[in-house]
Order: sequence, then C-alpha cells, then structure tokens
Amino acid sequence: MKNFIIILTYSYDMFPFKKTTMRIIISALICNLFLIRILAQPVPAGDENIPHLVTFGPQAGTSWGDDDFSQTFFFLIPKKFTEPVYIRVFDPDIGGLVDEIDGTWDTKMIYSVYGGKECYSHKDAQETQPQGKYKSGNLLATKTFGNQPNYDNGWYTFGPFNPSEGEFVSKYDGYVFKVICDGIAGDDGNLYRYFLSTRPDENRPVEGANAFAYEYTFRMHDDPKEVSHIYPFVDDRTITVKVTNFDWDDDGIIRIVSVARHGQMTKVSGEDVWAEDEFKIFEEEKNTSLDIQFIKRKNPPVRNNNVVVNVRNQYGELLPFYVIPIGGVPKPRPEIAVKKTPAK
Ligand SMILES: [Ca+2]
Ligand SMILES: [Ca+2]
Ligand SMILES: [Ca+2]
Ligand SMILES: [Ca+2]
Repeated sequence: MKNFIIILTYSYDMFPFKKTTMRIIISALICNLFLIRILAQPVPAGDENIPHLVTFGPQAGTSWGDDDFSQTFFFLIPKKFTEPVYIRVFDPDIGGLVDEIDGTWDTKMIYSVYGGKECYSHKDAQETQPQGKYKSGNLLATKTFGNQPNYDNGWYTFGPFNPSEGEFVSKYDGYVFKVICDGIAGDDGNLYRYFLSTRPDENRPVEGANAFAYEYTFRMHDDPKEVSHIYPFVDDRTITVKVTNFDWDDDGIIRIVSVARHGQMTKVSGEDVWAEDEFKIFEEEKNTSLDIQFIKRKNPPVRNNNVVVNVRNQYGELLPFYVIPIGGVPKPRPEIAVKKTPAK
C-alpha cells in the first residue's frame, strides 16, 4: 500500500507520460489492489456474499436450519509460504450481537484447530456428518465459548501456527489445517466468520491461500436483493452432480450458472426438510467451478434463513466448495451456452 501511495504522489511529475496514459497506469494499479483483496481469506469470502456461517447448539430443533450442529472448514497454505499464520474467528461467542437466540443464551461451542497427518486426508474428515474420526489429526488449539460479552462482535485469534504443522497435501502443493466448530450445549444459533491472517491482531491475507468445506451451513441475507453464492469445483472425473439443500424455507430459487449453463433451476427445500437434484456435467464444465446462486423471494420476505448445502459426484464423493472459486467465478461462455440445453 505504501508503494502505491508513493507512486501516485510522484507519478504525474516524475514520469514522462501523457495524462491519459497516466490514467491507464493508475487504473491498472487500482485493479492490482483489487486483486490483492481477492487473495484475502475471509471465510465466507467476497464473491460468496454470505453474511455468516452458522452452527447451532445440539438442543436446537433442526427446523432452525442446522442439521448436525457441527461445521468443518479447511485452510490451505501454499508450500512457498513459510511465515507463521493465525486463524481468527469473528464473533466466536453465542450471545449479544450477531447470534440467534432461542429463549435465553445458554449455548456453548467448541472450536478446534487440527494439523498433521490425516487432519485432511482421513475420509471421515471429508464427510458431512460429525461422525467417526472427523476430528482426525493433531489437535493444535481449542477453546470453548458461551455468552461472553468480551468476545461479542469482535475477534478471537488462534495461533501462531507454523504452516508445516498442517498436513502436507501434494495435490495442493501446500499444507492444510482443519477448523471444527461443534455445538456442545444449548439451543441457540452461533453466527461467525473466519479469517486466515499473517497477523494476530488484524486481518492480513496469506498470499495464495484458500479455504474450503464439503458442507456449508450458512445464514442468508435478510435483504431480498442480495444473492449468495457457493462454488463447488468440478474435477475431470465428475460425470454427474447431486446438489442437496436443507431447510431453505422455500425462500426463492436456487440455480446453477457455469461456463455452459445460463441458470439451471434446482429443487429447493422447505422448512426442516432436504431436497436434492441431480445433473449431468458437460465436458466443458470439467476443471471449472459451478456457481450455485441462492436468490431470495421478494414477498413475503424470509428472515433469519439458515441453510445447509452439499454436492456429491456419481461416486458419492463430496465436491469441495472453495471460498475463492478455482478458475474464478464462472460465466456462461456464449460459444458453449447457446449450443446446449441444460440436461438432467
Ligand atoms: Ca437458548
Ligand atoms: Ca455474539
Ligand atoms: Ca457468534
Ligand atoms: Ca432455514
């Protein structure tokens, strides 16, 4: 940022460019800054437009929108990054602002950070339910939160972690950490976010890092104009995908946009039920991300809508949702999309 300001301050006097050329250079610099912002690791991330992650206490009814009271996220750090990292949690408590009360605040959540062998690669860690050895790997840090005003609407920081404390995963050429938020008591809803940072006291992105989950439990916006997105990555082994959602409360439509689809509608769930829909994958969609768009209905508006989403391939394997979509946000390519009718 400093360099940027210095260039802007001196550029008009020092460089022998015309004003229009200078404007182009400044625009390019601003674009670069924007790209740096995209490299940031808020979870949920900017393109997703998801206000918060949600996990409920285990005494809550599933009609509140969480089917299993547990949420797992993985953080991926490229091998070339060797400085310490921190995993920060926004509004880790369950009380006060941000969260969703039922009766009184009586809920406790435990956050746990795992690294080492099998923290990612154990098959139970890559499933949707908190079962078997989903807490695989080495426990690096853990903390329990309840109704704690000192952490309300603020940040708690786990770490520092040396990136090599994660599990090395060769297909990512990097280290993976796992963070689990488990509801352990009570019936209220915990809303929160994460940030993978190079600093304990502020949010500074780790260049080239990403985060992903195999099942997403999140809070929708209340504003009907806001569209949320999740981006499953389709690898070259994928022939069909099964898109599953829970407790959507009939809040408008869920559709899929990709390099080969303009907006394919999927079945949506009502209150406290699951809905699933299966699609063939087009050849052109392999090695790209899908854009699952959550578009709210206008009337009557649905408030405080929590929803669960996962996507499986024809082998029953879950597709990862990267918070920074692999290959970027997919847009229909005219030469592909106009030729095809969406298939089921
Ligand atoms: Ca309660
Ligand atoms: Ca709170
Ligand atoms: Ca919270
Ligand atoms: Ca819901």
